[in-house]
Amino acid sequence: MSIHETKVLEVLSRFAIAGEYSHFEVINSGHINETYRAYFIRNGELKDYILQRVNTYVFKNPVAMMENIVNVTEYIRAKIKATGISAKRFVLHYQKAKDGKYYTQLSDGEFWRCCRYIDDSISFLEASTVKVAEESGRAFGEFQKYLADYPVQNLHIAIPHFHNTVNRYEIFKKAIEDDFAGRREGVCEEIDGYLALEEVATQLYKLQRKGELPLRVTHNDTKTSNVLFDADTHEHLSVIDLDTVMPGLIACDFGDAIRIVGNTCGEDETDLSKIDVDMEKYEGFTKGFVSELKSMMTEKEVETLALGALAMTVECGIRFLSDYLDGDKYFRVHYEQQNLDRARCHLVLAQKMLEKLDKMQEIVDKYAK
Ligand code: GN1
Ligand code: MG
Repeated sequence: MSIHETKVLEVLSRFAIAGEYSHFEVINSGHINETYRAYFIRNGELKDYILQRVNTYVFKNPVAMMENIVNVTEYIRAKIKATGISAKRFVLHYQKAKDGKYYTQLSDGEFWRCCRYIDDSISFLEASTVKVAEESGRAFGEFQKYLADYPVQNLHIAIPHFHNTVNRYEIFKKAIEDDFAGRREGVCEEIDGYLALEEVATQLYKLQRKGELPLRVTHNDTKTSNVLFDADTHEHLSVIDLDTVMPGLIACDFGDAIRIVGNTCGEDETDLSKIDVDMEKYEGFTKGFVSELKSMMTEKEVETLALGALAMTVECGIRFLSDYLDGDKYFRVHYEQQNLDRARCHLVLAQKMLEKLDKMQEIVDKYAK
């Protein structure tokens, strides 16, 4: 038995899962938590569960984070049920451990949780078609709509200053100054590129600080891989990875999604000549997202969506570059330069977005009417 399997079995034994354990696989796509998919046989059918070890370097208060997750999923479940349909495939369902908590802590302090995977669903690392782009827009828009009347002040702050781009620039400048991993000399061009974008990229956060944009319950990690789709129809089912659900801006959820769904390439593409805004998929996502939310968005929220895409692309890029300068402590990397590749890709994408910003906002306006 591998070390992984011993651990997975130990954790599974703490959750009250009916049926007989069959096997597990490792899921490698996330940059933060450690994820496994475990299969059980129940009444002759295979049932799968997602098991995660929460990264407590990133999430300092995982108990509070789980409280947010359980509260918002219960809230959404109640809303769906009230319409008379089963919520089973449309919202995540976390499992209780045998002690009644929605997590378990091992003697060495590791923090684990478990949720049921949604039947007959699939996920995509990047939007493979315009339809997937549009459906992922609907998924994140619908998520916010369900939570529009949730008391935002009752949520814990899972990670302070998460989309505070001003603060992210301060951290970036400190990383440049400290040059902890001795990598600064090789990335002067990228540093200059990002510093040149500071003013435009921090506009969104500054509007929030002035009180011009309302705080909503937002997802804050809206990449395409955080949506589950029906395996046959590719219609959206549910959003997943609710770790960063917190008070935030609609433009941040829109923008953080666009940096993935609206990129012609993956987030760490090394052939920079291939990177651009995919305007068709951008429009697809925008259509889905804005159609869900247009009745509740303020004028200012609508006006700042395209700016959100630019802000989130730059912000994510400086987070990657700061982590590269720090020696890769935050994001999981699969090879040495991956954080630098991610940062380079985001820089090119942000520059392309800046050129296309007016056109991008026109598309938002078209669907917000
Ligand atoms: C991280 O763990 P994952 O892959 O869902 C990160 C996001 C970044 C993203 C970049 C808690 O998300 O903020 O946008 O990587 N999550 C956290 O792909 O920092
Ligand atoms: Mg995440």
